[in-house]
Amino acid sequence: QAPSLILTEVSNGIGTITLHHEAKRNALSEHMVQEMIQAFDQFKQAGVRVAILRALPGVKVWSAGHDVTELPAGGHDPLSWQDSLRTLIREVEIFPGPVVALIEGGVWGGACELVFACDMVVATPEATFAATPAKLGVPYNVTGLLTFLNVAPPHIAKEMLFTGRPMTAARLERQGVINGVVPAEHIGAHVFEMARTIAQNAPLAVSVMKEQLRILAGANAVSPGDFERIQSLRRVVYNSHDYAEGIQAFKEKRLPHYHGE
Ligand code: KFV
Repeated sequence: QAPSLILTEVSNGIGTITLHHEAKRNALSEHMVQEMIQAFDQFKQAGVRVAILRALPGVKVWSAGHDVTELPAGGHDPLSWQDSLRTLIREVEIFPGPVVALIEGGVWGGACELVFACDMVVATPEATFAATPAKLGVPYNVTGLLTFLNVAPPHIAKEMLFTGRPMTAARLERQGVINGVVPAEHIGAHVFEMARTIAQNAPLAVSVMKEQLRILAGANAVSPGDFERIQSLRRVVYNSHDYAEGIQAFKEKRLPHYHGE
C-alpha cells in the first residue's frame, strides 16, 4: 500500500486533516485527494462538526496546487467534472459542517481555489495566495471561477487570475477575502478556538445554513446556450499549442513560450 500523504485526527467533534507530502510541496495528487475524501467520509461517520484543513506547522508551501504531472497533455478538459481537484472541492462544499482552512506558507493554483472554497480561512502574515491558470495556459472551469467570485471582489479576483502573482494574507484580509491573519505561534490556538465555538452551537442549524449558503452562492442562472459557448471557448484553450506548452515547460522546469494560439 502506498504511504499516506495526509494525517488525520478527531477530538471533541473537531476533525483535522494535515497535508503531509512536503517532498512534492503537498501537490493535490489523485492519491492525496482520495485520502482527503476518505478522511471527510470518516469525519462524517464520527459525527465531526467542524473540520480543519492545514499543513504541518512551519511549512514554506501549504500546497503547490494541482499535480501538474496529472493534468492531461492536451485535447482533454483538464478540469472536468471527474478531475481530482473538482471532486475534492465539491466534497468540501457538501461536508455537513464548516471547513476552516489554516494557512501557513504559499498556496498555489488549485490549492488557492480549495482554500477559498473552505467556509473560513485564517492565515499567518507570511502566507501568500496565487491563482495560476494563466501561468500554465489552463482554461479554468465555470464553478472554479465562481469560487473566486463568491469570495473576492471582482477586481481582486481578476488581478489574481490575470497576473497569477502571489497575493499577501494582509491584502486579502483587508479585502475581506480571508477571515484573519494570526502569527504562526498563535494560529493553531486561534483556529481551534473558532472551531470549538462552532462545535458548541446547534449542528443541524449550522449544517443547514451551510447548505443553504452553498445553494444560494451557486444560484446564478446560465442558459444552456451560454454554458455550451463557455465550454467551446475552453475547448479552444485546452486544444491550443499554449496549453501543451505550459504543461511541457513545467515538466522541463523552464519558462513557457506562449503564442496566443
Ligand atoms: N505538481 C507536481 N509536482 C510539483 C508541483 C505541482 N504543482 N509543485 C512542485 N512539484 C514538485 C517539483 O516538480 C519537485 O519535484 C518538488 O515538487 C519540489 O518542488 O521530483 P522533484 O523535482 O523533486 P520545487 O523544487 O519546485 O520546490 P520549491 O523550490 O520549494 O518551490 C515551491 C513552489 C511551490 C514555488 C514550486 O514548486 C512551484 O512553483 N510549483 C508549482 C506551483 C504552481 O504553479 N501550481 C499550480 C499548478 S496548476 C493548478 O493548480 C491549476 C488547477 N491551474 O489551473 O493552474
